[in-house]
Amino acid sequence: MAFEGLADKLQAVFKKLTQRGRLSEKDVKDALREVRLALLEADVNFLVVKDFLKKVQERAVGQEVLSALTPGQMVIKIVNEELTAVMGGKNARLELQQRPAVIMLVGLQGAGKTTLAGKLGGLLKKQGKKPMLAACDVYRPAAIRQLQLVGEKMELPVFEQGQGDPVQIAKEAQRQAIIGLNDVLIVDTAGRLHIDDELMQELENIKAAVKPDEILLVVDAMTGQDAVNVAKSFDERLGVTGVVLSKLDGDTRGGAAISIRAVTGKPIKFASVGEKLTDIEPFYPDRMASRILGMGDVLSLIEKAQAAVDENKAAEMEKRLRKNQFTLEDFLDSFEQMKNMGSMDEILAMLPGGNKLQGAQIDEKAMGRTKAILLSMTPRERRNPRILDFSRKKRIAAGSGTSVQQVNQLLRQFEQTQQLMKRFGAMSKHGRRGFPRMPF
Ligand SMILES: Nc1nc2c(ncn2[C@@H]2O[C@H](COP(=O)(O)OP(=O)(O)OP(=O)(O)O)[C@@H](O)[C@H]2O)c(=O)[nH]1
Ligand SMILES: [Mg+2]
Repeated sequence: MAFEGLADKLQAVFKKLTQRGRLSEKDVKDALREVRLALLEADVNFLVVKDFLKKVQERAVGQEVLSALTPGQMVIKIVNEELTAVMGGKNARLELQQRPAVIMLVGLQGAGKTTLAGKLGGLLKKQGKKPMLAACDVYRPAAIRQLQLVGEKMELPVFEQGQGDPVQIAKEAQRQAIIGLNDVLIVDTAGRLHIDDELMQELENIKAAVKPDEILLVVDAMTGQDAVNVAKSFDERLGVTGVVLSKLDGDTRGGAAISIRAVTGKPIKFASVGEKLTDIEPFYPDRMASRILGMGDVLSLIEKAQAAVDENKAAEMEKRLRKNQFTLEDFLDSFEQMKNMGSMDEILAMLPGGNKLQGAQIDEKAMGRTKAILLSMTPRERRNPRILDFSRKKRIAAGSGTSVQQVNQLLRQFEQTQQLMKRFGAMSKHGRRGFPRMPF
């Protein structure tokens, strides 16, 4: 499996981090140093590593702290997000405009172009397209034969004209695709062991002749750092529109996958993950990051972070309450927070609908009715109940299965509560802390 070494190392670093409750700045620094080493060992481009760690560090020492996460978990969350961002953030799809749309496959010898022609053709066919393959690698008869075999396996037409001029073949294939009503033309091209001017010139000529919608650079993920240099050269000459990482099923260290997007600015569109012609997947940076960092951890992190946001909200609410800026909107929020009764019961005890609160006991039916009324209001109405005229109240009553009287009752209680709060707010300014229970 790709990334195994990197994944193991990163997960070990983070395990250490999360085992501690508190982290000093030094702990974080040490951990990030280990992350740096792990990335470099995985053959990630050093400039990418540098930039990556800078971003993580900035965020880690910044104010982005969620109270339900330990500092260690927070660091993992940030690393996960930044790793996703480095690899491009979102999945990048093919952009096919022309009819037939032309996809030109380029890359070094043995990168996986011919195989990809079949894989991509199969994938597009499954999506309802009618692809055709064009054999523009004319230097070895075996190369043409290989594409034909791939086409046979995937039941795709293959256009070839033997060992002719690849530029002419590409052009003719385009014409044939129009006649054959093929809406996608996938052009297989020759590779070289190293980038040379002759190869580049030929690819430039094919590009000029067929004006591809996509020029996909196929890079062998196993070649690590070299793959990034290759990508740079190809991009400089041809302006590639996307990258396909092939052989991600192999024992690759992962450096190419992580660096290539950052270095070239070109999105990774697919991952080729095996020798079978169905072994192709759209590339999802977030899933890849989660795979590297350990999926389970990441998922639970997000849940926990969410819980922390709710807690912060509760604290904010209490502050507003003290300042008498509490609105029906906050009131509705407080219902959503019922799970956090521990911190909320003081507040709820003072609110309409919560008036039958005894200890932690709540009148569920009254609460349900109150909530239904609140939900039937628009956010604007909740922020500013003064705009509630008779017709609005009628609408709210109908929406919540209550009566206008019940809506009025809720509003009256809410006003009374605000009045009382104002007084207690004033009192708490004079040194009283906490809220006494409301007697209604
Ligand atoms: N394990 C694995 N092998 C792959 C993958 N993609 C291609 N290969 C193998 O890599 C070898 C080279 O693949 P080709 O598709 O012929 O590569 P190419 O870029 O067309 O090579 P040239 O035409 O010589 O430039 C073949 O043996 C493929 O089976 C992949 O995703 N995983
Ligand atoms: Mg080939």
